Amino acid sequence: MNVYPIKTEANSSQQLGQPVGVTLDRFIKRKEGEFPYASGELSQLLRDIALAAKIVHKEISRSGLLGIEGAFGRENVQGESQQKLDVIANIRFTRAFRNGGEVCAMISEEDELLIPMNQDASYIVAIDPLDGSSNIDANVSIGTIFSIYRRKSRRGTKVKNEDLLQAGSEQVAAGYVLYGSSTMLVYTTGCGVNGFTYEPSLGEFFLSHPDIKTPKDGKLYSINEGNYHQFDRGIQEYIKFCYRREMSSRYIGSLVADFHRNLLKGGVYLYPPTRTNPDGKLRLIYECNALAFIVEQAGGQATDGKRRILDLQPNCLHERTPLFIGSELLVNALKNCLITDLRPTGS
Ligand code: P6P
Repeated sequence: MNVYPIKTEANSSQQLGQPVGVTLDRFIKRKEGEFPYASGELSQLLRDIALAAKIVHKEISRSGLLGIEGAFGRENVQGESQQKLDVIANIRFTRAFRNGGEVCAMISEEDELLIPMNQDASYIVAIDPLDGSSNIDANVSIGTIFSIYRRKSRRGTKVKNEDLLQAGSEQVAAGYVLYGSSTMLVYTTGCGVNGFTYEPSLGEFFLSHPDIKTPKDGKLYSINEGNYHQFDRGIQEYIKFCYRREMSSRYIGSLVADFHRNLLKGGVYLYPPTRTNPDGKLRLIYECNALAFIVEQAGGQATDGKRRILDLQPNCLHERTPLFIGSELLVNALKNCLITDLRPTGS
């Protein structure tokens, strides 16, 4: 038996908190064997995303000093006023994918049409370069959301609809970057969810949240209650259910921030159909599918109220869908409210 306790890495790290995790680069390399197509192309694409995220981080964190806040003066395909940082982030990710060479086509919230890239490449990327950007001027957390699909058509040929309009269940990877009190990259390749925190002084993302699992239940619900009178009765009943459970309303109008908080703490995010957005406001291909993949990998659920988000077959690039996403028991309770609402009165 040691007379003197020996200082080990374990006890020193316990004293100093978490040891510095592996870098994203090393993690990707280690996990490469888990990819069904471990040819290094998907690894390189993930690195390209991380590179663009580092650049966007730098510009967002100084946006007030660079005069790049506020509106760009143009509307995007959604009819929403583009912010300057929307345009800048779109340029950064577009350049990263074009220069990286792993993407045959890019679908972006900021571009009505498809952006063709390297015809010999295997991957399609669908991206919301900067979601929640109307919050930038108020210094509220915002995010990038991305989905990665493998093309169905033969490499070297023009990209086809079958490559672009794939159900979310076909994703090979998905994730988001949260530009918040710290910048985090959270992603999955179908083998669990891992979170990386950016250390600007080193220019590296470090593993900080390994194997994220979302609580089965939770006390948080996120919905714009200002639209209460536009909601179907089932949604109104669900909100009353949240009141009865004395849940806490947490909604900051930035999907990635609301989603990430609920993922870690347990909760549910709802964007139901409204008069303004009868099909829901959020976009299926480059917002909902990515978060649905992540939440399911973390043990949660994502539905449009009737169907699993990942089963939805898109019919166009900018298709919208209602989104109800989060802890398993909270989403189940919502589905029960919606089923009750759909039953003919008097049943
Ligand atoms: P509303 C931001 O515009 C966004 O797409 C999501 O990030 C956010 O959750 C939602 O819309 C907010 O929409 O209608 O409540 O302002």
